[in-house]
Amino acid sequence: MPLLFNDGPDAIERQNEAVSEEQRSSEISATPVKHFDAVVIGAGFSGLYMLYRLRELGLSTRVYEAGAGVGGTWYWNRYPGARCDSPSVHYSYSFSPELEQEWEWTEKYPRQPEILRYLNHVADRFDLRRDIQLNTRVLSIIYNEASNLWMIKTDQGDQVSARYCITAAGCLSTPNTPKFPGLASFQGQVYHTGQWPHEGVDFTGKRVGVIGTGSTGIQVIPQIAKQAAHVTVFQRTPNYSLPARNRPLTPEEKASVKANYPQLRQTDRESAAGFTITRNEQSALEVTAEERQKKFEEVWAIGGFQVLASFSDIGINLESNTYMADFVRAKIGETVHNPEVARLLMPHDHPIGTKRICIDTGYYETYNRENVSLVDVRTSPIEEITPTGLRTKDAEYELDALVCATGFDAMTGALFNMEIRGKNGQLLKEKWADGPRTYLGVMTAGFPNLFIITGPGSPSVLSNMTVSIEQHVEWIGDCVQYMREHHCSSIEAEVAAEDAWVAHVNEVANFTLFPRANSWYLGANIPGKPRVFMPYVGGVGNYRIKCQEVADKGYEGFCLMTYD
Ligand code: N01
Repeated sequence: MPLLFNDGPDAIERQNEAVSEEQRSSEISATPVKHFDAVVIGAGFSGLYMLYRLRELGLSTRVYEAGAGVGGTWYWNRYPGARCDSPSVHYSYSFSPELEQEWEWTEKYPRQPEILRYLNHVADRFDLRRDIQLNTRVLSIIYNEASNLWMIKTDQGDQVSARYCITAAGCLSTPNTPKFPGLASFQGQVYHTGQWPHEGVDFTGKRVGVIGTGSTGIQVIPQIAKQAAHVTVFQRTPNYSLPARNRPLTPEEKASVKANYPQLRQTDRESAAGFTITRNEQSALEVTAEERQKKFEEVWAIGGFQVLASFSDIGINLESNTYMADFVRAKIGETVHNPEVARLLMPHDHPIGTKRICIDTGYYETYNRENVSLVDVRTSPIEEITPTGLRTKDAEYELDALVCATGFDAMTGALFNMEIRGKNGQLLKEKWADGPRTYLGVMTAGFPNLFIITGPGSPSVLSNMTVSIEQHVEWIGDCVQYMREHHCSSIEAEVAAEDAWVAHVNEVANFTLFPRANSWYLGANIPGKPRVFMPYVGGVGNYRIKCQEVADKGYEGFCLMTYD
């Protein structure tokens, strides 16, 4: 069967054409093979912008998306209360000044439907849909050394080749449902928050069990409690949660943001976390107890991530951190009327901020409702799900529905779900068996021309994702452009550069209190996953400078192959 090429006669394609038709056909089977300059996996924030950028460069691109619509995280996570806890005006694209001016965010923290509308608007406005194939899950991405092409197969029977493969598959996109004994026997409905039914769920009159009290649990529990007859929360580890203090944006605020977008975005890019937080540069130890309390009250009144910026050393000094943790525990005690329930909700096993901090609306208050009860499954573990409910070591609970807010196989889950093979047939999952290894979080040695957006080793989930996504997409786009201008057919991370980067990522993480918590940042939520701190703690601004320096030095630490 003839190969189909839809590429322009650019430098890269001249090199492609040097690969014989027979060579490629023999690699993939007798099915017609379509070739693209680039294949992108995922059509969320990352995939949509990557497509836009590659099109700007004139590359033929195909995006594969497992969902029936675009939106990624915001397509799947439709549970009641789903909301972003980064402010809307920061959690949005900055690449198009026109888009920034057109779009009206309604609230400080955007709800899931609003973000999904925004992403659909982006897909339409930039005419992206014609290169996106929905309802299609990529099964394998296999590098062919002879042709220097990636061979991609999907569950819809597509078999395509591409010079560049870019994973935009999400850091928190592989739901984790623990293997509770008896789960299949449950006669009621079971939901995972990350795969919520599109038609919604009516819990009216139902006895609902919720397992999990992470960011998702604390968002969904207050909403379900408003509807259900009774909600039983099964909590293994209490989390620190801070008040969101969400509210509609005023017309004046919207106008001011629109007038100042360029400065606002620049500050985000140069910041530590990807959005503007005013950090107090004082240590919590250099002020009096009264001054500390006053400061904590001040930031508590503002709410959101600002609370963690009350002092400069909350994330690195255990004594300062404990002051903040004590303050939040006291707030829980003041809010929750039942002292025993309040005690159970107070975290003690990790420093504040070392597990992903939660941002809530009325979470602790929800435990003052008559129809909500809390079960500590740390002291009385879940033993099994029965046909009529859930049984712990000490008691049985009758339930009509069970909601698993049990999180995700973070950062590597979506990659390992695909068969990704690089040089010498090496499986990515095997290369990363002891933990992910990347250079700058964007490439891994032995996998040429495979880019990972917001991969392990980049600020990613420790930052405002949209800022980190744009930085990666732009860096990748610039890299592809550089390769064309310099007649390069492949780029690959060097092992020495990768080793040095992994060591640096660990060193920076160990300087903080992060490794003290059993968090998903460390893979601790997935049985058997190696305990390695995955995101880069060094800060968005510093990381951007480092990436730019690498590019300015002709992609230092990468091996580039030319074909002239
Ligand atoms: O998942 P999680 P999530 N038995 O892993 C519990 C982002 N996000 O979906 O801590 C009993 O944090 C588990 O208990 P433990 C954000 O980055 C953002 O809530 O392992 N319980 C924990 O309580 C966030 O961090 C927004 O002891 C079990 C919970 O399930 C990330 O997504 C909103 C259990 C899982 O918490 C993931 O959050 C929502 C078991 N066998 C999410 N297994 C925004 O607003 C797990 N648990 C942007």
